[in-house]
Amino acid sequence: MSSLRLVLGDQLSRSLSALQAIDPADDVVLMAEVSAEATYVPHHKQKIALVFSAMRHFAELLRAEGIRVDYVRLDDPDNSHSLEGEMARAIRRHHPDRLVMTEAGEWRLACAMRQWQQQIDCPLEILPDDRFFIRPTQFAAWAKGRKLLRLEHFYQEMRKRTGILMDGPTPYGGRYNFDVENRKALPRGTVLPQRRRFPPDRITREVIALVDRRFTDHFGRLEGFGWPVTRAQARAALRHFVEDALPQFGAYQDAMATDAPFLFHSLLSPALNLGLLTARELCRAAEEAYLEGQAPLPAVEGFIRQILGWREYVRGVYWLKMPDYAQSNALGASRPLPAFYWDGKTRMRCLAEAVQHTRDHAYSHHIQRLMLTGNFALLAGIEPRAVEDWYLAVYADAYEWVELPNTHGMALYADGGILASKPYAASGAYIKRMSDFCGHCTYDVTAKLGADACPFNYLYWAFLIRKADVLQDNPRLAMAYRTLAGWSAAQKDAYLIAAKRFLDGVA
Ligand code: FAD
Ligand code: DLZ
Ligand code: SF4
Repeated sequence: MSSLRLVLGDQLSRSLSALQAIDPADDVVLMAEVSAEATYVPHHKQKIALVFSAMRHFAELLRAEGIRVDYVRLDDPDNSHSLEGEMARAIRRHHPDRLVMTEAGEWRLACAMRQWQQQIDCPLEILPDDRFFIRPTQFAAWAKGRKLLRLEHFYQEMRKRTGILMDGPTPYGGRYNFDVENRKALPRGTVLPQRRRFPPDRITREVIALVDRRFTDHFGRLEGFGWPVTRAQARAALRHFVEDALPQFGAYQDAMATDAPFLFHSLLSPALNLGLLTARELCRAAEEAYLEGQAPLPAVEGFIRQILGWREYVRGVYWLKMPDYAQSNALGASRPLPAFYWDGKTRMRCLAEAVQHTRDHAYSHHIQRLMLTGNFALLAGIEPRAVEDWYLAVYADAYEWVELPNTHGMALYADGGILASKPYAASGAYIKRMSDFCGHCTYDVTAKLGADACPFNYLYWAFLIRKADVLQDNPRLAMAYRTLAGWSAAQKDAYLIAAKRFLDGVA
């Protein structure tokens, strides 16, 4: 029986369920570069180049094993530019007995695939994606009957289930979470590791030229492209991270600094989300570094929590709550996305820096995403869909299953508290504490009101005043609302007016 096996751009794992029972004598693998996937949001040029280059390298790897790969390039004149169209054309070319694919990571494509089952005249088998620690059905079983889906409970359960960082029933170091030992600002003069980047080879250079030509108006620079595009490169990137950055990862996980886009972060999410690395091997590599005395437990635990905890948790929430999840707007946010998210033209130094990192690298680290661009969008009341489309477009690691819960739930609180127990709202004081940006800014971070006052200060208080009906009973915001209770109506008005004037100016 011959099978046509579809491999999507973020399914580049040799262990993929759709490839597990492949018969090289009879089967064909289909891979297709289509503009529908590159433009459903206008992806950053580096993201498109990364996906296409990694796809082309993966096709070569399969061919080297003797597997037949039918690879449709973007500039193939007969390309229909949709995955469905390419499936239909490939069926006409190969006349397979059945189609095999692994479930898509994004809801829109997973739904479309199920539709294909009705539309395409060929039996279609959709297999689960087993590259994660747990399946959506297992997450749903964990979530069943729980009033609150808190990360910490889920994470502890995952530690017990996998035995990672566990000595029998006991977590290494006697506790599950070492976060209090992390969260340090970066001391001046800290020497940062030289990050390993991968200069484009012939395939990547071809793809870069193609993307430059075909997606001219998309956001982002292609110069300096250095992402790993093969599994071998991704493995080298993992080794480099474990040796050179992991020991300091925990302490400076929340720090931000001028001209330092990467700090001690792993930069592994683009390769991981493409399938070039597995979550298991990342966790195993970090655990080994701890056991061999190469990295301290708080750093290793902090790193593993992001993958075994957060990454699995947001995926679980996504599949549990979609499609309604994306529709909620608990804070009634409705402003358009300010232009500076695209051009970086703003006097706010911190945001200009975050947008610049994003434009240059299709990357910014978690705290920049959450506490700079995310925090501003939250405080300003920007419409969730506009913010989500921006995050999905601009980061090399962005796929909706991971982007949406992080943006909609964690950054914007648009889900009303399913993901986060309170909004991650912060004034300029937080940004000053965690970065050196304020020293280079023309706004005054210590001023609360006035033309030169840091906008985050009045936006923060105006946000709490505007959203008091939804937020004032949240116990985690009790202190802020106690402060507000001591304010006069005139004082509150002054903050509301300052915020409105500022936002009307940037919109
Ligand atoms: P590190 O800081 O080195 O962390 C290690 C790994 O942990 C990452 O590679 C990633 O796989 C995982 N991880 C860390 N935090 C999270 C998290 N909150 N959710 C899921 N996985 C996590 N991550 C994406 O992979 N794709 C996205 O589209 C994405 N969008 C985001 C949008 C917003 C608004 C926010 C606040 C966060 C988003 N994240 C997203 C999570 C996180 O910011 C990135 O995973 C991280 O910055 C990737 O860089 P890194 O590999 O250097 O991560
Ligand atoms: C992100 C992306 C891009 C830019 N291009 C393609 C493509 O041309 N062909 C393809 O198969 N996949 C691509 N992808 C990845 C898909 O968008 C991804 O598989 C879905 O969003 C499901 O997660
Ligand atoms: Fe950002 Fe305010 Fe600091 Fe300027 S002063 S960098 S706007 S936090």
